Amino acid sequence: MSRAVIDRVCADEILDSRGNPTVEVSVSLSNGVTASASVPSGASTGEFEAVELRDKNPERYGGKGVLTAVQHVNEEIARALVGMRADEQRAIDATLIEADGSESKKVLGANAILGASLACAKAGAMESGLPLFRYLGGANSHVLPVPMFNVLNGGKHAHQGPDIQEFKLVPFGAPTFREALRYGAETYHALGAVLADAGLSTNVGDEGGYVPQLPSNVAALELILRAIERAGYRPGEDIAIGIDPAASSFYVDGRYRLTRDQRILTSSEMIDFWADWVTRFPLVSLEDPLADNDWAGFSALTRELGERVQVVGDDLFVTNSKFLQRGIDEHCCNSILIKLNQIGTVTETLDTAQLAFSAGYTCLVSHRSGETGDTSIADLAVALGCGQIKAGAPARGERVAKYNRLLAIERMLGDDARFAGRGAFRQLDRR
Ligand code: 2PG
Ligand code: MG
Repeated sequence: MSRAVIDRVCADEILDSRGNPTVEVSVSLSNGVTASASVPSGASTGEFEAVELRDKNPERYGGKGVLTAVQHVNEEIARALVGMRADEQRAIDATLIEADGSESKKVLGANAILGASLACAKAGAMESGLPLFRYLGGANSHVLPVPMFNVLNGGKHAHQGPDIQEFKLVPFGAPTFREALRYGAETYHALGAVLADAGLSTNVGDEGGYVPQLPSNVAALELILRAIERAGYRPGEDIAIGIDPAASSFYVDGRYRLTRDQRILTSSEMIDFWADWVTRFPLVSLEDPLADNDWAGFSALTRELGERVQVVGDDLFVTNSKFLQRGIDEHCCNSILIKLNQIGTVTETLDTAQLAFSAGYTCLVSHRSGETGDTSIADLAVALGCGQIKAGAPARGERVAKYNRLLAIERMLGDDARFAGRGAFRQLDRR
């Protein structure tokens, strides 16, 4: 039987969860199958991320419109893809990369390219009659990731919050994903109660976590530990903690400036700061603890802490195999954050994850702070079998959609489903 081919590719400008425009792409096949994908957007972005094309027309959405990217999908990208088979993902992505022609995808825009790449993957899955995680991951995909719930927001995601961007609950002691979701949601509500009791704000930031005004960064950890206990869980046993300081956002003129703590630190003092936290708190994952140009610092930090904690490169690696290869060569980090829109195609994302696994790095699949209802990252996490995902707090529709998709996948897998649990964090074995 001959396979259907791509018949139509078209895009629209829609809004993301922050009320900013983003790209949605629909792909229709000759047999009538239609799939669409929408593209997320970051706030604390790595310097070398693929370029998100914005119109820069101050008359529309403060310059953030994406009509040019939409036009690129409707014209150049549609022309390049129509007639190809949707299940030839590598060929599709190679075609997109070639049509753009630049290293950073600045010509057509990584938002235009990823929308098309992902919509083709979804159309290919639908045509094959497979859920996206099976289509991307193969017959043996069955591992549900440990969800990391960002319950306290700071940095660029929350004005007046801590300097540290994300404080995450990691319910790795749960027996199943469904139970991990319950542990997380109950503790999120317990944290709300802890904050209210202390007379602190329960307003939330971009990723649904609370944004209390605290006297120090460490105060956030203490509140979270209290919330875990209040919800009836054991810190470090049932629920551990992950943080993403997104340190580039407070690195100015070669120094780490922690406003909340009124401290200005050198790279090695910053490493001492994290070493102290790793010793005192049940921290299992430390993402972007240093700025994205502090490679020597990352190497020193990984040497010192890499046996005790997962050190994740996000802004440092930008899901790009070239930067990851440098990290492997220079022994920076032992884990990588995986974000489709940092690199811009499904194939390159899968290739980067593959390189990470082959070097013994773990992978943490991630949302962006600006999201849509698209749930592809839930499928991607199961497809990779990497055992970890972060998609924000267990609150706000665009965050919860990903967790609910994982519930659906768990249901679909039935007895075959396995929850990654503690095993997702290899570094812990050596503690
Ligand atoms: C991060 C992400 C997602 P942003 O730093 O890991 O939480 O933030 O999307 O703003 O880059
Ligand atoms: Mg990050």
